[in-house]
Amino acid sequence: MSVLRLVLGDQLSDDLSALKDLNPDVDTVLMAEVRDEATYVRHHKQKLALVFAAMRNHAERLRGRGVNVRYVRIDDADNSGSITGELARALDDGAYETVVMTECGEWRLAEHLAAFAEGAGLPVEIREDRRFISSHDRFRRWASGKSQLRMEFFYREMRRATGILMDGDQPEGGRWNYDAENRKKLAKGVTPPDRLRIPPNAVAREAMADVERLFGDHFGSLDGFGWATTAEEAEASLKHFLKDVLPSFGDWQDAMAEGQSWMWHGLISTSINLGLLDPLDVCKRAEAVYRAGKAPLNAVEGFIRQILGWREFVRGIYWLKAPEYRARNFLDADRKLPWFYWSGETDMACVADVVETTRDNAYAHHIQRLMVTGNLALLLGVHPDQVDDWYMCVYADAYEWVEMPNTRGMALFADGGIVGSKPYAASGAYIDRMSDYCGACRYDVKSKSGDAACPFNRLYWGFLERNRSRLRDNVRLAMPYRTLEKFGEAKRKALAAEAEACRTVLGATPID
Ligand code: FAD
Ligand code: DLZ
Ligand code: SF4
Repeated sequence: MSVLRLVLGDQLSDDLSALKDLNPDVDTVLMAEVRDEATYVRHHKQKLALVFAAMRNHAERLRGRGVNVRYVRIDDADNSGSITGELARALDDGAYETVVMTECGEWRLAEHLAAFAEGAGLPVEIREDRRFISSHDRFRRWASGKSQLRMEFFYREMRRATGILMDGDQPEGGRWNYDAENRKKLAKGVTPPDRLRIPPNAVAREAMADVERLFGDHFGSLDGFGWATTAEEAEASLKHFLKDVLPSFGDWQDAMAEGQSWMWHGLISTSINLGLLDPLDVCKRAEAVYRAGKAPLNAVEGFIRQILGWREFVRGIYWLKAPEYRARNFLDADRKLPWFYWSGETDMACVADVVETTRDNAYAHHIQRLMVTGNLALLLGVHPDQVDDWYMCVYADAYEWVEMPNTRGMALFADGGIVGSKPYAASGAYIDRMSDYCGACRYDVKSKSGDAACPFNRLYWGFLERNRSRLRDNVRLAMPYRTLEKFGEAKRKALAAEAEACRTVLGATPID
């Protein structure tokens, strides 16, 4: 029986379920670079080059194993422009008895593929994506009947299920979570290690040229491209991280420093999301570094929690709550995303630095995404659709299943508390505590009102006042709301006016 097997751009794993029973003598693997996927959001140029290069390299890897690959390039004359169009074209050209694919990561494409399967006129088998550590079923079972879904409890279940960092039935070291030890500001005299960036191979260079030619008006620069586009390159990046960087990951996990994009982070989300690295294997190997006495528990637990906990949790939430999750706007945020998110032209030193690394590297680390650009969008009341669009457009690791719960849920609280128990709203004091940004900034982080004051300060109390009816009963916000009440009505009005003036001056005006 001859089978047409679809492999999508983020399904570049050797053990993909769609390839499990592949018979190289008669089957064909279909891989297609298509306009629909390249433009449904205006992805960063580095992301496009990364996906195309990794797809092309993977096709060669499969061919090297004797697999027949039907590979469609983005500029092939007959390219129909969509995955379903390419499936239809392949079926017209060949004699296949069935189509096999692995479920895709995003709701949008899943719907197109389901519609295709219905009208295909031959059996289409959609298999579970087994590269995730938790199945949909496991997540649903865990979520069922719970009034609140909290990552921490899901993570404990995953630790028990995998045995990772367990000592019998107890957590290694006696605690599940060492986050409290992972919130240090970068100490004076400590500098982040040199990082292994991967020089683009010949295939990546060709993909970069294609992207510049065809998508030259997309956001971002290709100059700093240093992402792994093969499994071997991804392995080299991971090895370097585990040996030279992981031991200090915990201490400086939340720290930020001007011009230091990478700090002690893994730089591996691009590879895991594409399928070049396996998340469970990454966790096990991080644990082995701890067991060998080469990295402390706070570092290794903190790192493993991001993958075994957060990554699996947000994926579970996305599929449990989509598609209605995509329309959530709990705080009724209704403002435009300021232009400086794209241009970087702002006097806010923290924001300018994050937009710059985002433009140059298609990367910013988690705290920069959450507490600088995310926090500002939250305080400004930017509409979640515009914020989601920005995060999808600017990061090389962006896929809706992971981007949306992080943005709409964690950063914007637009889901009303599904992902997090409170909004991560913070004044400039947080950024000052965790970074060296404020010293060189034209705004004064100690000042609370007026043109010279830090915008995060000007916005913070106005945000709480504006959302009083929605947030004041949140127990985790009891303290700031008690303070707000004590201010009295006149001061609350003044704080609201201060925030409004700041929103206007920063360009977060109402959407027309
Ligand atoms: P590390 O800090 O070294 O973490 C190790 C790994 O843990 C990451 O590679 C990633 O696979 C996983 N991880 C860490 N935090 C998270 C998280 N919150 N959710 C899911 N996985 C996590 N991550 C994406 O992969 N794609 C996105 O589109 C994305 N959008 C985000 C948007 C916002 C607003 C925020 C706050 C976070 C977003 N994240 C996203 C999560 C996180 O910021 C990135 O995974 C991380 O910065 C990637 O860099 P790293 O590999 O150096 O991560
Ligand atoms: C992200 C992406 C891009 C930019 N291009 C392609 C492509 O041309 N062909 C393809 O098969 N996949 C691409 N992808 C990845 C898909 O968008 C991804 O599989 C879905 O969004 C589901 O996660
Ligand atoms: Fe950012 Fe405010 Fe500090 Fe300037 S003063 S760097 S705007 S937190």
